[in-house]
Amino acid sequence: MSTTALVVLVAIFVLAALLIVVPRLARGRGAPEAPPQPPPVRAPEPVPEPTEPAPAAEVVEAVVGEVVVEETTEESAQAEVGVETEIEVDEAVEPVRLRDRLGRTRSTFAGLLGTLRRSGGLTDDDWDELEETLLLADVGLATTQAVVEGVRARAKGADAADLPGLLRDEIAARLTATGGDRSLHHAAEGPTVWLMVGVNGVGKTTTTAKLAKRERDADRTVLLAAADTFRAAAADQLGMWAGRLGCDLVRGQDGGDPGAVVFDAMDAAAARDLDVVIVDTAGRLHTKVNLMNELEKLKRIVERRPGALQEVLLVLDAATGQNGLTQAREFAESVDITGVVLTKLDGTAKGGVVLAIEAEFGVPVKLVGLGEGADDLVPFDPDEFAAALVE
Ligand SMILES: Nc1nc2c(ncn2[C@@H]2O[C@H](COP(=O)(O)OP(=O)(O)OP(=O)(O)O)[C@@H](O)[C@H]2O)c(=O)[nH]1
Ligand SMILES: [Mg+2]
Repeated sequence: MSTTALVVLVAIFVLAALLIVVPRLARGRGAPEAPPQPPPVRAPEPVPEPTEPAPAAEVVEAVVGEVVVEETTEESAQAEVGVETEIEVDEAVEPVRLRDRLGRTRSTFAGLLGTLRRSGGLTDDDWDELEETLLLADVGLATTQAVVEGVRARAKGADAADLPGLLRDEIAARLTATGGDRSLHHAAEGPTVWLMVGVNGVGKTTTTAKLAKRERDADRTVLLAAADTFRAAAADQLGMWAGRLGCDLVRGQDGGDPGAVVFDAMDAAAARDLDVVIVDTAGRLHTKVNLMNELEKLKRIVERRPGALQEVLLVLDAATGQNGLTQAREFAESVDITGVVLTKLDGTAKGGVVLAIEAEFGVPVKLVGLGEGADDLVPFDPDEFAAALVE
């Protein structure tokens, strides 16, 4: 190797060493560098802990000593919301589509559709398979027979391949006839009150939150009333949602009087000129008789303000299938329900229970729950439902 080459090599080495060492020295003399911070992480569904009121929330003692009104300002709501929560609750998300979340119920119908795809006349086997499919989807015996009769009447001279379309038309027609008005009503004047009822675990609290989100998205102000004082942490669960959604919350003490919560919630809503009060109730008390008596009492308290009570919504878990009918009957006897919210339709093959509820019970399914997030609630659309089953 020539001397020149050696000199050049050494020069390169020295230059590289300088490039590495000089910046380090400069940093050492300047301000100490902060260690890299991991991005803030929050669980998407924070587990409700016994809470103090939200940090920035103003807490106002309400009329009855034991009940607390928490006014959640926009500011406090944002302060409580973590990165992932914001994504879930605040960002515009693609609207949930019924047909995309009806996977399990649709798969019940897939076998039938496969059989019918062949051309040719309708056989007894085809009719048997139709009946079996409807029963599997929890349409219920009486309604299944009525649907099959309806499709038979439409199918005069039709091919097997026409059956899916005829079934869709029959289901949509039946639901349109039985459902009536599926809209959620608002009071002409003063705060609207919606009472959420149903047995434990069906999704009342989650649905209350989802409804609050819908109302907030429609630019209405919402107050949530935690009238489930029976189950420890129930009010915390609702309080967490109130914080995330930016709604006011009225809650009582554990084991306190739910009537006082409702009373104060209505007062607070009227005083602040809020649009909607959604009352989350207990799903279980010491006995079922207690529960029904309690709900009747809550209803009477709301009815003291004429025109305020616009909906008594029975929340039913679709996965319980025909059992939902029994529940519907019991609640209707006590509180005159105005509509049903059928939850967890995303996780069950028993979507056909919608038909059974409306036909055998005569109350419209107004909304369906399609997941655990705040946006996973959609108005029930019979045409979309019927089409989704046979597509
Ligand atoms: N997949 C799915 N899960 C849901 C839906 N609605 C509610 N859930 C879940 O069902 C569980 C019970 O929901 P809650 O809202 O606490 O039920 P609840 O009726 O208030 O229960 P209690 O207060 O004990 O009577 C929770 O894990 C919810 O996330 C839904 O539409 N789909
Ligand atoms: Mg609850």
